[in-house]
Amino acid sequence: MSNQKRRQDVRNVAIIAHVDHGKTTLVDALLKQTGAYEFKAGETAIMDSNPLEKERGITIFSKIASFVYKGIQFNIVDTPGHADFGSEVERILEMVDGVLLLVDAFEGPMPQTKFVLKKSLELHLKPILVINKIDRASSQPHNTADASFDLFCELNATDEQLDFPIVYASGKDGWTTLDLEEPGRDMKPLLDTILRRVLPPLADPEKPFQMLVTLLDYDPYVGQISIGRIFHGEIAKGDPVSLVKNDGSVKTGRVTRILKYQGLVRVEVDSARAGDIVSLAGVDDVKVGNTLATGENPEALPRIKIDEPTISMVFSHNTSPLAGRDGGIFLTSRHLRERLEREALTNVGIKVEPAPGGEGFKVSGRGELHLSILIETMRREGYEMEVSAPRVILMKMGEQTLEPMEEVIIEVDEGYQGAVIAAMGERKGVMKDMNRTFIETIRMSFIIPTRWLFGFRGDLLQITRGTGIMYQNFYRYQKYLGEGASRQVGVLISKTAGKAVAFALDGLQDRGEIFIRPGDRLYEGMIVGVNNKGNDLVVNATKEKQLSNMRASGADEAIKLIPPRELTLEFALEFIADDELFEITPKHIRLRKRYLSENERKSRSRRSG
Ligand SMILES: Nc1nc2c(ncn2[C@@H]2O[C@H](COP(=O)(O)OP(=O)(O)OP(=O)(O)O)[C@@H](O)[C@H]2O)c(=O)[nH]1
Ligand SMILES: [Mg+2]
Repeated sequence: MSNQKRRQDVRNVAIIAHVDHGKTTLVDALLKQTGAYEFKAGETAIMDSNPLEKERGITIFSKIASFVYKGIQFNIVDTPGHADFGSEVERILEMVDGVLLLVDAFEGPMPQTKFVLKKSLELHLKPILVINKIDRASSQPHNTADASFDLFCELNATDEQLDFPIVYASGKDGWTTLDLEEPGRDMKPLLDTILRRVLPPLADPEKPFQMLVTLLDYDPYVGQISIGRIFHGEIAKGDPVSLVKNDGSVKTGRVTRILKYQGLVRVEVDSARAGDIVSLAGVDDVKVGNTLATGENPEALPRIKIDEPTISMVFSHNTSPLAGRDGGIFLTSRHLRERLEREALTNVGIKVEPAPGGEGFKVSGRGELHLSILIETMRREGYEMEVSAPRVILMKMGEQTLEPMEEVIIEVDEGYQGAVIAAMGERKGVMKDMNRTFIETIRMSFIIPTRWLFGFRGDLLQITRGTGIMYQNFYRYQKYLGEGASRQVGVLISKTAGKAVAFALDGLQDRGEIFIRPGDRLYEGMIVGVNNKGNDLVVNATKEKQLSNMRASGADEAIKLIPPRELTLEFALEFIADDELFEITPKHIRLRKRYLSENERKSRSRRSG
């Protein structure tokens, strides 16, 4: 490293952790105390700016903010903790020189802690351990520190990496301390630790400009925006630049705009140089992992890995008899295609292809959450569509078929483990280990085919009376284990179009859970509820009571209906079978049979069976 130059005025750091361990809240504290952002009263998780992030209280997209401390610019990347976005976190790590590994002092290290730590160690980063939420009365900072140390060892950290500093924090209350005996006052102990531990970026101004594209953005006025870290050289507005694609081909363009982060906003600058994290406009057709470079022989930086999708669903335009009645604006197949193609430009893990043998598009992604966020986003933009049940993406290796496997961690209160182990066994889950956590819960891990895990979350909640928690993470592809589980229950299918009637629902609710309310519009082939008996049943949910007897007329008001299940996207995805679809409009989610008429369903099943 002797003749390589480092610039001292910048630090690039990512915050990584398991979901909910407090990354975004910690960024709030940093932005507040360095004055980079002025918080309004009650404003929290300021980086979770997307409406879906706000609603769900989780980070979905990595985001960059910057602040100045002791005259040094800190670029800080907040990353999502959910496993579906793990491969994005992995790419982010290429952009930074240091990481803050947050661990919740109440929960201890969790599956995603291990995943992100493993990736950091592989990239030779030297993490800073931040034991967070120590304001909580029952937090266990010492146990958490020990368990984290064990995790570093298990992941073969080098001696240098094992020598990590520990900062104790309450991101929520905005203080950190290096010593548990000493009360923390502010974020300075953490900031000073970053300055000590995280190397300033390498910046050799003699080399030609090279930037690795790590994130993409799109702006209708300037086109594609490439976000990444400049590894070498300098760039100025108006400079010619080459895009080096993964196949080695080169396309040229000109930089029309350079933006740097300042607090939460991006501001235009005239030039930028090695060590900066910037957004560049002016070159289109960019993919994540491409290099932007200048000079006679523009060269690609080492390629970054992009994980292949593991599950897919078919999105088609809404063909239900109620299509277009809920205020949807984009209803056609062409609308869908354009929107999906645009998504694939920025959303790295998403792949869009025409669906085999039919209408619609096969959309592939890294997990159910990854795809459901896309569906929900499109719905809010005014798209209507129908979506098929998720399927795993199989791979061929020679003669052998491989399928994706998942590592699942399930944590339950003592007493439920037997039922969980039995349920996982039925689904071909193999237990890897089981232990008692320091908060006296039982934590088990299993390897299980992704296919068999669809729908399990609901079962787990039932088994554990709503208390069990589960985390899953793609494990690897391995030998296909034969046909998957099919749903245990059947469905109640509407025989006719019309409005649902309380009297009819009263007659149906003994059969299983109902999905609709009196007054809801129905169509033939729509699924109105569950039939616990296991077979599908065509029913009439629009049938009125015969009012032959005057005295019975008051009885309708006495009908006591069990409140129906509110259909959510998550439930729909997990519930529907292969011959079913769900329809999603700006206002409703409806489940339906793929073939709406009973005759067609019968003749199709005869032909295929
Ligand atoms: N008691 C306590 N709660 C905290 C602290 N930091 C965060 N929380 C709470 O923990 C929850 C999750 O916080 P976030 O900052 O959104 O966590 P995150 O790691 O960004 O979550 P993802 O981005 O979804 O992975 C919120 O309810 C916070 O209020 C802390 O220091 N103390
Ligand atoms: Mg977050």
